[in-house]
Amino acid sequence: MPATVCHPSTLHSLLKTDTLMKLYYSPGACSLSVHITLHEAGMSFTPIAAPTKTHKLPDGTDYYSINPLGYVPLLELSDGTRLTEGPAIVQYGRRCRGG
Ligand SMILES: N[C@@H](CCC(=O)N[C@@H](CS)C(=O)NCC(=O)O)C(=O)O
Repeated sequence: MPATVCHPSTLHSLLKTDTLMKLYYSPGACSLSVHITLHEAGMSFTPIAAPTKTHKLPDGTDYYSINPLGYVPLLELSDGTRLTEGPAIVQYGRRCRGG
């Protein structure tokens, strides 16, 4: 299997300084496993609450404008790439960790 490229940063800078990466999550939802995995991988990201009941972000943004399906989790990389499937995000975190 080809190695995962932790685009766009080098592995080191991604793990330590990619605070532009955003994790959209909802408390008590299945985004929790992703949240834990990214923390365990030592990845730096900004968590943004996207409650599944309201689909409104803290700044009032309609979450459907971020993810038309309205689902969490969603991981946005610093280059704007959006990963929208929990298992894919978990795998991304593990690969970036080297696991
Ligand atoms: N295929 C997605 C599904 C994620 C999903 O079902 N998320 C639920 C919470 S556990 C959700 O965001 N529901 C909000 C809604 O249905 O509007 C994945 O596996 O990550």
